[in-house]
Amino acid sequence: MNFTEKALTISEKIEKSYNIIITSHVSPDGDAIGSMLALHFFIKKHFNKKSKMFIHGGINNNLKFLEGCDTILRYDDRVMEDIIGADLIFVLDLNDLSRLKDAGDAVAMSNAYKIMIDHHLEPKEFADLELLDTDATSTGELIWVLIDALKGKYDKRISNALYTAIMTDTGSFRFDRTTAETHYIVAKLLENGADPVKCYDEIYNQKTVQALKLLGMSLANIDLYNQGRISIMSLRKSDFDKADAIEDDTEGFVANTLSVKGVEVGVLITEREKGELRISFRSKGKYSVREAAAKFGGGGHKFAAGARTLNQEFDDVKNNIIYELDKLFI
Ligand SMILES: [Mn+2]
Repeated sequence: MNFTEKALTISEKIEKSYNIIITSHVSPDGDAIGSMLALHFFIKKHFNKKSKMFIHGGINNNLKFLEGCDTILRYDDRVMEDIIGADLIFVLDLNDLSRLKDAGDAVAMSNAYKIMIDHHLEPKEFADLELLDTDATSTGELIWVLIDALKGKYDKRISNALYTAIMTDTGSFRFDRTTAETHYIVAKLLENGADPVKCYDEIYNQKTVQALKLLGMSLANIDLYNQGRISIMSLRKSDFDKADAIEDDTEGFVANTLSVKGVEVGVLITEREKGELRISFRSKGKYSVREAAAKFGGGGHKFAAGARTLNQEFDDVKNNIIYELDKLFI
């Protein structure tokens, strides 16, 4: 099936379904929430049908300005029954049911027709229909292409939701998969009511002073290796304590590792608790960091990947990271 055929199949499935569910991954980001809301409103506007949106856990405060956010439900026992009894389930911005936590089993068990719309690498097979494009900047971009293929209309709600999805997943249109097509889509969203000033302000100008203090410490803790081609930013538990900051405050920090002149790959190592580390890898686009992340039990994209480690010393992990990344330059 080509993209248009898939879009038509999706349209037919929506027409025929009465219990439609839209869900996305744990710790939902702007792409997850924006894509869910846009699809939800599209189904309402274009098909005059209701859909229920579910996620595991809370929604970041900076996404709550998006219209409809307050109608997204959390997983609970009642929701599990809804999932099992659904006839159509959309799974957005993920390609592995484990990203749904407990609800993944319910989705797997459900007899519903399952549609996965996503842009991550290495999908697991669970969906009846996959709308995948690993070259897409975001799931939001794919939702736009779907709506466009079905000749759907945009309103302000859908446009703001998709603008937010694409802006956040492209780091405000800076990341490597940003193309002319991305900007074309964004132009269409602006024509149809997206408010870029508001979206940016609501998402990014919401920092706490604790987060800014932590940012200061993270910048002070950048070290360069391999003749300046690798930069590593470290945040220890003691830094968090000193700034009175939390893990969420590190959002976006890792991008600074690549802003050093001459750096090709950047890493942020975050110590959440003693021996419990989170590692974020980034690449400017010449070298893949996915393999290095995999060495630490993680994964992700070629130029943005991550891992978590348990019961390992900070310095040991840091040295191992340098050892793995050095191999890129041999
Ligand atoms: Mn995404």
